[in-house]
Amino acid sequence: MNYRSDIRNIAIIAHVDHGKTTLVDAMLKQSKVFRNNQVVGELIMDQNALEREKGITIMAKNTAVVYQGVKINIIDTPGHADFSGEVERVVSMADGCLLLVDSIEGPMPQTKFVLRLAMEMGLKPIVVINKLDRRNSRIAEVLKLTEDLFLELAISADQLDFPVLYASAREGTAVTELGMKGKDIAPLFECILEKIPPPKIESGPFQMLVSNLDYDSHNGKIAIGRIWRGKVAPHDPVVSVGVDGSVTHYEISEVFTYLSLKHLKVEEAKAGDIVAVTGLDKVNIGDTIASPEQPEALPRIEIGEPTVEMTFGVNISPFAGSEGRFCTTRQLRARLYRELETNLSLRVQDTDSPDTFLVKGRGELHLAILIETMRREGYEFEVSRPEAITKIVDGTLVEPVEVLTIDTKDEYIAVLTEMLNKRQAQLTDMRNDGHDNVRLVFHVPTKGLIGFRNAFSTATRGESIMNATFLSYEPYHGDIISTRNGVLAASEQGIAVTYGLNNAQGRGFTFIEPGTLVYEGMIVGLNSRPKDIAINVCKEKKKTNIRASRSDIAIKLTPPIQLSLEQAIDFINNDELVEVTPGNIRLRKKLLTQGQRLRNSSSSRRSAKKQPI
Ligand SMILES: Nc1nc2c(ncn2[C@@H]2O[C@H](COP(=O)(O)OP(=O)(O)OP(=O)(O)O)[C@@H](O)[C@H]2O)c(=O)[nH]1
Ligand SMILES: [Mg+2]
Repeated sequence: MNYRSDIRNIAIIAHVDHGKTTLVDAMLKQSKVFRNNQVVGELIMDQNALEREKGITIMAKNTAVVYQGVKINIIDTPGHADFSGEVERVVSMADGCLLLVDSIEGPMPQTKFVLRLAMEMGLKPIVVINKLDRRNSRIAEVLKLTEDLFLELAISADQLDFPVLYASAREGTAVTELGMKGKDIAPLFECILEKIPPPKIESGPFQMLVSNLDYDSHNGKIAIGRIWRGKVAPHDPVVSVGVDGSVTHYEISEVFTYLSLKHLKVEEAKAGDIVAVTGLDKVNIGDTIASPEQPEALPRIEIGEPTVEMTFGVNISPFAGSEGRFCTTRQLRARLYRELETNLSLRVQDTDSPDTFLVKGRGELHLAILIETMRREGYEFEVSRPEAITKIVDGTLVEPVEVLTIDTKDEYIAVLTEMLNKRQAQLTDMRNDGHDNVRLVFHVPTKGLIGFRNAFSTATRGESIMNATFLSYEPYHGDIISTRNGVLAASEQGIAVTYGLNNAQGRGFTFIEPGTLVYEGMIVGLNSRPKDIAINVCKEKKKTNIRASRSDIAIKLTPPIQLSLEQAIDFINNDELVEVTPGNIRLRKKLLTQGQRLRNSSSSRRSAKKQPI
């Protein structure tokens, strides 16, 4: 067996926000890939508009730097549990990983998830305790917890022998011993060169596994992956082996490798390198591209199952078609199925209703990002409340359960515990740092987390952080009764005015500004009582001859609560929808008129009575 000593392939893995992309910044900056006066900013790899807005990585991406003549291919991965599919998709390209752990937060549920994956893949780990510059860092404790995690997850003894570095990704420094003064990131590069094994090269004709796809208008589809065997050059004849073993013949157009943020066109690439090739217009992620001489498929990438589902339907609200560029069933269906090519943990299914599709993902955020992306592309549609995906295993109904970690203050323990009890959560751990900060760990069914995020941030006044990661499927714990109050639904179409909204504010909170166009059945606020009520927010004050008192002229409205897309999805009940268009996010009752809703609730009461007990 030969090795490519001129290459190292590493994945950077961690819990969300532990500093992966910032560490990539530091590596890129140190390897002098930018001009001296070039302004490069932060989180350079998070180039997608939604990534920049949300400050999180959504898609795994490749880059590379050269250190002392060795090319280090770097794969930056997302840390949010909803994007775990991205990590699963790309780690097979690497031989080693940098496991980042925040020096205050320590290992979190997603740290465990990604480390388990890396151990199963046989990656050689380097632990990087990050954010050394933060006050209150508790490095010794965090290291001990990380070691415990390795003891729990290591598959072979040599996986327990991992180097540890201490870094401040933000300052661009890393050291091998605590107490040393950090100068730059070179100790990390040295450690990678020394400890991460160079890629092994199997002898034989060309073979690569497609781990990612990209598109550009000039090159069309771009297949990205690691070459396991042989070499590849432009114009080489190749075959792709699909999921069913079917073989398609192609000619490679161009071959690229990575260097910093660029694709570098090359005349040839060899086993061990991570490359992008063009010319294969029907290839999919998971397919093998190989020489026609020996078209053997590599094992396909295994991706975890989705846990949450919701429907995407054509917009049938009274305002349908007025704001979007793509509004038809055909356009919606084509767009959703196209997403499956790159979004591997997503599933799309047709339903009995031709204009509604069932979309399954790894969490609410996974689905919300798809919705937001589509709306920015000009799509208009309606989505339902997310539901946890249940299934039957050996004759038993099972449901997904998650580990929920909450970092909060002592004063919120009681209220959070009470809220979560109603959602069938079980407290499994509680740690206090002696300074009013507490970490609570719960096991909670996924269905109990839907609609929880809004309630959580209100209850803790935005001062707490929650994180949830899939744990396992467990026997169904029973139904949860919704505790949300009723809504204020507009009773007429028109323009909302201050007077009407002021009346609505007498009943609860409102979601819209005066001047907003509303339709009958559109949700304009939250009632302070359990029942829905219809209210005319377009109602003007009656004109009389008597002069209004000054207080009547200047009604002061409380500013509306404006729900973001994620909050809107989290808010709605089963008989409600979120209408998404490029210009607006509206909430609506499924049944728009009050008459329809009343008839429906009395008929469902009648049929409930008929059910045998
Ligand atoms: N103080 C301090 N902050 C850091 C350090 N490294 C990263 N951060 C900050 O932590 C936040 C998250 O950093 P990212 O690099 O986006 O984290 P990430 O792991 O890539 O996050 P995801 O990709 O979303 O999982 C940002 O605000 C960074 O500025 C560090 O060494 N010290
Ligand atoms: Mg990131």
